[in-house]
Amino acid sequence: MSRLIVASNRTATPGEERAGGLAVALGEALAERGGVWFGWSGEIVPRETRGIRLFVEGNTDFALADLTAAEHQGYYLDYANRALWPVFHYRVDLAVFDDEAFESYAAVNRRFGRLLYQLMRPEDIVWVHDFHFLLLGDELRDNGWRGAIGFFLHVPFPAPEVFAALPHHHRLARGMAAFDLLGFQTARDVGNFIRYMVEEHGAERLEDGRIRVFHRVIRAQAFPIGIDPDEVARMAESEEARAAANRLGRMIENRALVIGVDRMDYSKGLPQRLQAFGRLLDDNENLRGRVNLVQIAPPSRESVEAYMDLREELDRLAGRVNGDYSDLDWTPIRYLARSYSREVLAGLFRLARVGLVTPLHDGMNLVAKEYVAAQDPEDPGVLVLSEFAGAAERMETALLVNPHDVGGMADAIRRALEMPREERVERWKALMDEVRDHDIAVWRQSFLSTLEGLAGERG
Ligand code: ADQ
Repeated sequence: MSRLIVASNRTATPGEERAGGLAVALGEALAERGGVWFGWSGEIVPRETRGIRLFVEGNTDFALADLTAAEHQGYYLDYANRALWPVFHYRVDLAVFDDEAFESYAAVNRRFGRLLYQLMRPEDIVWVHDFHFLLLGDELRDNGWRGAIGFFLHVPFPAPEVFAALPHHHRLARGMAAFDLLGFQTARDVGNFIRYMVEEHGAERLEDGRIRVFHRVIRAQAFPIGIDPDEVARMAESEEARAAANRLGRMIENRALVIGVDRMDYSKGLPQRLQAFGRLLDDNENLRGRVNLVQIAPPSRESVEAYMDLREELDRLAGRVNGDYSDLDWTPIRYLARSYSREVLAGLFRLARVGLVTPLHDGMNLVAKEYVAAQDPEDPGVLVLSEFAGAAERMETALLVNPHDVGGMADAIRRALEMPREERVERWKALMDEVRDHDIAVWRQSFLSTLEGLAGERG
């Protein structure tokens, strides 16, 4: 079996417990084959001391490269976070396009490509992750790498005209064409990517999702990412989970719980969600005093202005609903701007009658799958899911909603709260089958075996 090289901006921290399913899955793939996990060290250092940190854990070498303050600003904050992230999530209005930031992004990809190439051996297979490294494959090729390179995009690939809004999209497209296999979360993303390559760069469609473009034949395919459902189910029944559920249960006095858990990000549709909950109470007098929304959303990337605006908007919206409806012993919306352990979250998911996962756009949204896996099979809650989350493509028995339609979302929450147990169980079983069919192990194995197949063809 060939050695695996994984490149992702953030890596698991060597020696520490892996925080999430993805880090575990990649760590396992590396442990199985041996290899190198390459990424940013998380350190910001002066140019003179900028280096690469090497650690060994079992048969995995970690190679973690530092950034200077200027690189962190240009590559990471200004280009990856303020240009690519909004565009990939259809928020061209929030994107800031700056040539200098793009040059910094390209330069970091170049430097990282050079560093990584030195660690690679001819028979390795390479798996690059996410929008931070769109140019990394091209840089590896420039250094002389001839073997197969796979790439997986964790965020959506937008409609062609949205991607084409990026002033440097030609350069990015040429970079993406240096990969042999491009993995996306959904068939919709694959369709958007191929259409973009055909419309903007005259790609020729071949069979099995292959296209010929920029004098190369590349393949685009959907590999829906998943979770480890047994692990989540175990966590939901752990002591820590039960204790958390008891604590919250006491506080809401066993009223029906509606839960949302997200990173605080404008892609997650949080304002619309709070508005929908407000509308639910406006329109249903009988629910006042009988239902609670708990929204957990720790701030991320606070340094970016758009996130501060979002925080203010959420405070205002929660304030409006709580101001209108709170009573001596009831506050309808509890907004918790901090993070909790995975066990605590699993316990709260299990307690909640309704899981609200309503992003405006999302690659997959693993919270949707975690909510399902944490339920009590005898008495499961109901998932209300945005049709624009990647997860919706295969989770049709959730209550699917348009997150821009506040009234429709309020109706769906009401329907979820009133749903008889038999229907809940039936819907949940179908969702759980899907969560199991596309778990995290299937995701990594199917990506790697497809990539190895292509590597074999290259010879
Ligand atoms: P994220 O945008 O972070 O990930 P998501 O997939 O929902 O979104 O969550 C990833 C992990 O973070 C999950 O395990 C979840 O439990 C955890 N998480 C989310 N909010 C949390 C909170 N408030 N506290 C603690 N943990 C929290 C990106 C893409 C997604 C894609 C994933 C994986 O944006 O679309 O599904 O990568 O490819």
